[in-house]
Amino acid sequence: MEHKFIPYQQKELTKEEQLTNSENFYQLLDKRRSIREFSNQSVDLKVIENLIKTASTAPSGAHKQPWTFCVISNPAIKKQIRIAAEKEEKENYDRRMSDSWKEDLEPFGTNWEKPFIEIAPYIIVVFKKAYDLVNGEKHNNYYVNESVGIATGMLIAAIHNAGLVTLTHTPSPMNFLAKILNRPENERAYLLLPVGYPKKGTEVPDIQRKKLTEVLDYYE
Ligand code: IYR
Repeated sequence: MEHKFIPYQQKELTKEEQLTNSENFYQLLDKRRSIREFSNQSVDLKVIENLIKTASTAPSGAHKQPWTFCVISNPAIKKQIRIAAEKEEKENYDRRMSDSWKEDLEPFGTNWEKPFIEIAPYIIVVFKKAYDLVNGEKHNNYYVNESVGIATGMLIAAIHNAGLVTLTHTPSPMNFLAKILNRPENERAYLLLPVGYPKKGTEVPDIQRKKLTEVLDYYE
């Protein structure tokens, strides 16, 4: 079998452009914060589609692109998801999470209540495809968690770049999402992200990012 290759084209930047672009992109993403209180202000669906197109440019194992992004704006479905998520989260906070875990979460003021699921104009539920189903036949996917994690990271960056906010919400266990959204048997819920605008006057925890020296080791 012959495999076709085409020339790779990317504009080469000057050293100065490289420095300013990398600095500007860092400054942009450094402003991103996880937001837990949303406004119900609407967002153009075209923007959401652009965000998902961006996420779907992510590299993936053997280019299998093992993801589906479910975009939910239907109030009845959002309500169903909120009720199911809160049921699991109540159990987590009341019984399943260790004391040290809850202590670690204290600075963020989280609890089992997830009103943002109904308030935000869009909920994106990211599904990973454990395998592909082609005419009922199972086909392998590779490095599914890595691939979907990278795509989700790019989605989060794209959301911020569009002037919107999100939260990486991890209801657990989250098999209820595949049921409510009627997903095929090869898909597993990966992450839930409300997308929209922050509630006016919302506050974020006063926390710092690790310094470069704490996250970088040189080998020269
Ligand atoms: N999934 C729960 C708990 C939670 C866990 C971590 I790790 C966080 O950084 C935040 C919350 C919830 O979403 O509330």
